[in-house]
Amino acid sequence: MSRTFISAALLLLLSAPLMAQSRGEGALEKADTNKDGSVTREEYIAARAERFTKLDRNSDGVIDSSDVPEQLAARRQKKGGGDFLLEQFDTDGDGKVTREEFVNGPTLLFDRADTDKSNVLDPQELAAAKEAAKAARENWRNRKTQ
Ligand SMILES: [Ca+2]
Ligand SMILES: [Ca+2]
Ligand SMILES: [Ca+2]
Repeated sequence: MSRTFISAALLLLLSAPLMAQSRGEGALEKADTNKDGSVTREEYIAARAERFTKLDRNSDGVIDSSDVPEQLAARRQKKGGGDFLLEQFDTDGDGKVTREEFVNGPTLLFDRADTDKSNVLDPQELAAAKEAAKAARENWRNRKTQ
């Protein structure tokens, strides 16, 4: 294995969680169910429960490898990226994420976006989170082409 290959693989590995996070930023805005332009922690957690239902593709009440489309799993493996979902939410480490683990899991996105720690993302904070996600995506793209 060449040195260049190893560092490229390492870069992909490091950027995988970032990618997952930037995809998640859109979820912040979607969580604004009463459309008042702000997202409360309650709205965010409620949106999560809905997301769980979508992620649990075979509806057996847990998210595990059988819910990940084969194509995506293969692509992830090729990139050497870990499973972001399991890393964040599988608190008992059994390789499955239950609804409870998912809904009560760490709210990294929300916490990072809530810069004044008011438990509400106001329009400014949402805009800032969007900007940060855009910058992260561009960063990732630039790294890829280097
Ligand atoms: Ca499932
Ligand atoms: Ca678990
Ligand atoms: Ca806030």
